[in-house]
Amino acid sequence: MRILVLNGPTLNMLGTREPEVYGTLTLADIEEMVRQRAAELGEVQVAFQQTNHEGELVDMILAHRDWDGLIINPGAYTHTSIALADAISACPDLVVAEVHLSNVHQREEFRHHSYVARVAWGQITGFGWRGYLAALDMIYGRLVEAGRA
Ligand code: DHK
Repeated sequence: MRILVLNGPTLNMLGTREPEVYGTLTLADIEEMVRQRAAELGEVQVAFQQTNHEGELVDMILAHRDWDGLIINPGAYTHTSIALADAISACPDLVVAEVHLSNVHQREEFRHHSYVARVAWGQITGFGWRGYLAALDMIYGRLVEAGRA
């Protein structure tokens, strides 16, 4: 079972970026916890990518078209990118979980809408770094259920 964890713009700054909103853990810390959880689950291969560029996010999604799962925090592109939504739609076999560290619904109005949510299986928002682990568990459970483990 292969799952890509994809993080978008400015998530490389986690740890120092508005810690009261996004928490104090770095992306490397989150990656470590996800890897540990994947090892506990067994038979789960996880890969991590981060980019600040919209087109690179599209390329990375399409390059993993034949993988099983995608955990994506598209950062600000969540609220603007039809291109990301189209890329996800082009990958019908990817089980997609959208993750946000902060609770976007408690924040500015422009963060309430997600183009990605229309095409993702589900959205996890507001649980900080725990959202990534929850997303992994959700995708894993669904893939096991579908006999794709
Ligand atoms: C991360 C961002 O960079 C913001 O642009 C989103 C999301 C929220 C988060 O909470 O992880 O609006």
